[in-house]
Amino acid sequence: MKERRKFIQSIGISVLGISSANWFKELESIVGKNNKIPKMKVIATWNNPKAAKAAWNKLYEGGSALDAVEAGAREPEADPLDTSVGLGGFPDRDGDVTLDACIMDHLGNAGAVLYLQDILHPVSVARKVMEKTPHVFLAGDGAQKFALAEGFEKQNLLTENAKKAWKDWLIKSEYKPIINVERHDTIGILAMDNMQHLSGACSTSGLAFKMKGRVGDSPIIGAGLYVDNEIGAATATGLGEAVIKKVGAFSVVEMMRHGLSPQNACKEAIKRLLTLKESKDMQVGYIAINKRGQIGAYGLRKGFQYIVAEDGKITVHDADSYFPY
Ligand code: SD4
Repeated sequence: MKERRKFIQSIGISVLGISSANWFKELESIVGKNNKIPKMKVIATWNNPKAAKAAWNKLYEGGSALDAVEAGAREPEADPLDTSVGLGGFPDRDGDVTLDACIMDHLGNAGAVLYLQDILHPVSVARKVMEKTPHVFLAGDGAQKFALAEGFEKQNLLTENAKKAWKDWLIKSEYKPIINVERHDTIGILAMDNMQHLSGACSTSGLAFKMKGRVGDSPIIGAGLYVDNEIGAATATGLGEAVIKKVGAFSVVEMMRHGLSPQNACKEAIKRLLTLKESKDMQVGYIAINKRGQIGAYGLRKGFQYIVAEDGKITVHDADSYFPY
């Protein structure tokens, strides 16, 4: 026992760089239960190594899962080349970039912003909504007003590239809000920290050239993201309307509660989409992690990728899919 105590203490100091009494007590109880050091882990939608690395680094420094998912989501939000999130995101049909994001911690607290404009980091505004207001959702002008009051600055997020894509789209103005098999970058990110706490975040500019006012699944607690620290966490990417109709992320967590592995829970939740008429040509992908750190991912069609950070290594994977095309 004494030896193990020493071992745990040395891990606390050398690997995690922190050693508070509380932290040690809680870690010891987990180690005692599982007879092994809990594994910190990050899983995120699509191939976004910068996000995975930023989240992993937070965990490695001893940060919380909440800090990790926020840091991860901030990467694509600030990347002008990412056309599905934050700066550089494709605008709606009127040429306005409108952002949706949410965040959830291990206690079940949640915050979200919907239809937020001109603010670079919607995930951080969502965290402030969670931490500083009695609300879950702030939308539109109200969300922006709150962000400005919290010290966020206004910034034009419509890049030249996104403007050009929008102008090209205007020539035909074909309104087809379909997410097909090509790559998207909406970030849904889940993390487990050194206390085995789970958190998640999701951030997007939504469907390219969407109708004015449209909000997708990504900021909707239960649809785009759900965290239950006793069971696991899940997040979604793809056609938000379909994910909302099936309360996607919550369904995945509930299926894990009833004993399914993260992989099978994602698969079953994907199968539920098949009743929808739009399932013929849309894409949806789910990722999940359970309390034991097991992960899963499944897409409706081929092409959905996810990224994992664990043991200091980052790996990208092709998810299995219901349709083989
Ligand atoms: C939405 N789920 O707004 C988002 C879009 C997405 O990769 O995931 N794109 O419907």
